[in-house]
Amino acid sequence: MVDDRWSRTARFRQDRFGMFIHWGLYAIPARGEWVRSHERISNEQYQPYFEAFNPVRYNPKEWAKAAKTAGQKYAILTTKHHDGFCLFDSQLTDYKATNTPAGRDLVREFVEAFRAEGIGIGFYYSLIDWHHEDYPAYGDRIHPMRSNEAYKDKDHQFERYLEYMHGQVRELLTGYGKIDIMWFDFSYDEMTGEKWKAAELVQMIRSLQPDILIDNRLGGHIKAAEPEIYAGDFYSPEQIVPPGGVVNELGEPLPWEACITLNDNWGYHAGDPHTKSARQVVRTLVECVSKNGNLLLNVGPDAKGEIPEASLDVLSKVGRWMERNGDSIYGCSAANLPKPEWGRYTQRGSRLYAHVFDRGIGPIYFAGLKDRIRRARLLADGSELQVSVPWMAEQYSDIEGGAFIHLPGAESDEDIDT
Ligand code: JFZ
Repeated sequence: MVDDRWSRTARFRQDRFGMFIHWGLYAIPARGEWVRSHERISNEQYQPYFEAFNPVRYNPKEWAKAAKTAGQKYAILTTKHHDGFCLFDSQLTDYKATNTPAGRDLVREFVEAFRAEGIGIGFYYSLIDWHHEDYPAYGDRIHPMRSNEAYKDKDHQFERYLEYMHGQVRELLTGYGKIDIMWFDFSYDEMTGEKWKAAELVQMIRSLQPDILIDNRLGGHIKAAEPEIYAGDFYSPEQIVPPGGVVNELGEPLPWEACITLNDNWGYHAGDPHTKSARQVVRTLVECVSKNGNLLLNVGPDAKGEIPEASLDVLSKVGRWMERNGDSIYGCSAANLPKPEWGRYTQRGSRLYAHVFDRGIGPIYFAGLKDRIRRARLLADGSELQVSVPWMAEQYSDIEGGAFIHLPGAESDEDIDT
């Protein structure tokens, strides 16, 4: 089982960098994708957004170009978020883009545009559904993670929701060609694992799309020595990079992907000024790879269908860095070395990449690598760098066995525009 997962994720573990896209009706109120729950908005009060949804500037070819330019190798779109609204033309509901002024299957256009750029396709699908009448949180406007009486009373109809949910997953995995990732979100309390009929669901998914990857949010114990069949192919830490990477109970590395917002929200938020810088994104990507993980970086397009300018700007700057330095990211993993004082290592085969985040004016010290460095080069321009063992090294017990590499001028990631 574990071996299956390892080989299934081979491509995923090479790609390292993906685009997460949170988009739906909530782009109109523009206060994030949880707005319905946070502000206790009823179905009726939310309905005007359905009637108004008209993303006249939706052009997923532009999105795909932005992802491609940034060096992102796969993209995951919210086909349905917790509000239950479907961007695809589901036959199982009327609550879909086709019935809004948008008037068409927005998922299909996404798939076609990203596939044309050679970018892998992932579907985010919310297990939670605030709109479906058979979902326990229906109508009471209560945050579904809080216990409440209505929840208990409605539980007996949950079977119908499961049929709906399984049916929609079948639609998504039969109607759009080969799909690379199925990203479920999310389990909580007793709403986990078999409550979703997860084993049956995963069997169906694998019979439809044998090579697909599934995240770990259906429940189960991905870190167990013998994980459930639905426990997932990769771990999905959210808004953090796990400090020591992720290993299972046997100490074996698990595939993982940190999903992180570019500002402080997933869905479009008009009042969010906190867009992170290109340098922060690059450093975070490097950190993920240095710990055997991927970075799934989120964008939240607006109600017209455009990725915010500030996000596009960061993506293109990250792309400029990736163009020159992508070799230190794609196909790379953790180096079996302690974290250096000045930054991080990534590694591919016998090639070690030194990401210098922090330096003074002197050369960079490589502890323990005196006899292992054959030559050094600057990745960005290919120029050779001088390697030297310190003079009278034996006098400094703490630098024995190490070597210095001399960098020209102020070369470091400080040259990334922010
Ligand atoms: C979920 C969603 O609620 C959110 O809107 C967004 O889509 C995000 C990517 O995923 O949020 C979660 C899910 C799980 C945890 C935290 C937030 N968790 O397990 O800590």
